[in-house]
Amino acid sequence: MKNWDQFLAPYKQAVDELKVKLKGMRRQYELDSNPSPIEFVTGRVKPIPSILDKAQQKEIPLDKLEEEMQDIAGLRLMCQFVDDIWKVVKMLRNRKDFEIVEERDYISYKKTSGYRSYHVVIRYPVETIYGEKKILAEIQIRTLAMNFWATIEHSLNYKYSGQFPETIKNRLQRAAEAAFRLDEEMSTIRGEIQEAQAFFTRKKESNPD
Ligand code: 0O2
Repeated sequence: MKNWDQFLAPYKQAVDELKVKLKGMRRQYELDSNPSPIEFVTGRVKPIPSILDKAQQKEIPLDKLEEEMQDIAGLRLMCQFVDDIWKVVKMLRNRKDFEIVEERDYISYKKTSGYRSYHVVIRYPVETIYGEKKILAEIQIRTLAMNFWATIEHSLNYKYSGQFPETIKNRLQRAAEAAFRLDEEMSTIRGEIQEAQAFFTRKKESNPD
């Protein structure tokens, strides 16, 4: 029987710390009055039932979770534009507070489901009362459109226990293509969007109420 509270504690700490750090990147852009490539940041520790399900599916023994399950700690960075994703990845590669273990590019090579995102797996050091402990965490970087699609698909996946009827599967693939086209379209008017957003930010700052 695993002591889950003890096992998950460093993962919780890592998610909390990384959320602060990654949100800090956004704040720095704001202070410089530059458009941030990061729109918002979320993070979670994988719930125990999901850890157990995934361990069973992938035949990972529970005493091998630390080395073999890379997304017990998960962070998500949402961007407005596809180009922002590459900027964010570059910034992550330059950081000194963690080491990148693996990158998975589901943007250039989307999954058959239609899923698109860029995944960066990191080894992150957590300070504990017993000394440093390095844990694996997965950072998923995606646009708002990719996130919309993935969130809906994830709930449907849960509803159908991963066994989508053919019609739903096709519709989801078509929806993924629509999300892809939306990203392309938004990129073409990026300049206009950013100008309008800068205008609203200035207006809000001069009239806070
Ligand atoms: P949750 O609830 O998000 O934690 P695999 O699970 O075999 O696909 P692996 O080796 O764990 O892949 O690594 P991968 O593919 O880099 O990361 C898996 C995670 O990516 C998933 O975690 C999802 O968050 C996301 N993901 C991957 N494929 C899809 C997809 O087709 N649709 C959606 N909506 N998300 C996807 P979990 O553990 O599945 O779930």
